[in-house]
Amino acid sequence: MTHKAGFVNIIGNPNVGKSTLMNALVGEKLSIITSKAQTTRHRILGIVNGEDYQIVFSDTPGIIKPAYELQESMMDFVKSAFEDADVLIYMVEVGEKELKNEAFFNKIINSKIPVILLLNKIDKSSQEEVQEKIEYWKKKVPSSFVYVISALENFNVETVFYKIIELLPDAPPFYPKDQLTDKPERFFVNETIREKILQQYKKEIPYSVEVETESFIEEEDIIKIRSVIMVERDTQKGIIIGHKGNAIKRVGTDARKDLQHFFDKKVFLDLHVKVNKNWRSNERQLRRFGYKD
Ligand code: GDP
Ligand code: K
Ligand code: MG
Repeated sequence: MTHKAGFVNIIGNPNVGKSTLMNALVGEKLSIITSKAQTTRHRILGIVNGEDYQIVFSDTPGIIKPAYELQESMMDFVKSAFEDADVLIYMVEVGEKELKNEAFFNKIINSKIPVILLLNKIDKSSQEEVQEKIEYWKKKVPSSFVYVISALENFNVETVFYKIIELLPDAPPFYPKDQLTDKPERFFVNETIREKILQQYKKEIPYSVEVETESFIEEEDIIKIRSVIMVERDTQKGIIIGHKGNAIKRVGTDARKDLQHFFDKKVFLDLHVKVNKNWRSNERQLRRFGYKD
């Protein structure tokens, strides 16, 4: 029996639904999802194993013009995802008026890597619009495969899944067949907390935050976690904590619920807030948080 395996990298502009798609393909919530751009900061692997295949998906941050060092590292993750792919998934919103990032897009389309173009969020568009868009994109990308999907409602995702398997090269598995991701448990704790912060706070606050889990102790019937929310300035610390600590309490409650679901175990979550001045522009801090080698 031949075995197929390869790297499938999902790229596209912020907020088109890349993380939602990866979670749908993997069947686990590995990537956090919010309506805000720059929710995903890292490259995250999601591995799907079958008897005769292994697909290694990677979700990436959206393509942006970097304004500070953290964002530069985020774009390095995107570039590396482009380099090692066996199959590329380029995602746009079906309702998108026209192509953004034309130069980058052309580079992808003209590479030797097979590209699957996904027009996402079909649930938001009329049939006429969808038909029109398919024509538009098929002209732009004659050699690739174009599908209209809804990552959110799981429409056509399975079709894409089987197309991917078809395109994979013959290869032995790259990871153990029971492995789901490349990230440790603490990473998912940090990300879950960050998702709640993105949902709950306005403006610049979520972008100034990094989360670090200092301890993760798994006992027989409970996981005890201690995490620190890091902000760049004192004023931000006050906002995160909120009046009588109510704001941070809500972050903790919401994150704990999700983590209990994710780990399928009772979770005790102890949250703290610290100021870490200008961490987003500090090389050493970016290395510490895994944005640089
Ligand atoms: P990313 O930035 O490309 O990773 O996008 P996300 O996966 O974080 O999704 C951004 C927003 O679009 C979230 O609010 C999602 O719920 C929403 N979204 C993703 N896929 C769909 C879809 O198929 N239909 C609709 N209506 N919304 C979607
Ligand atoms: K997003
Ligand atoms: Mg994302």
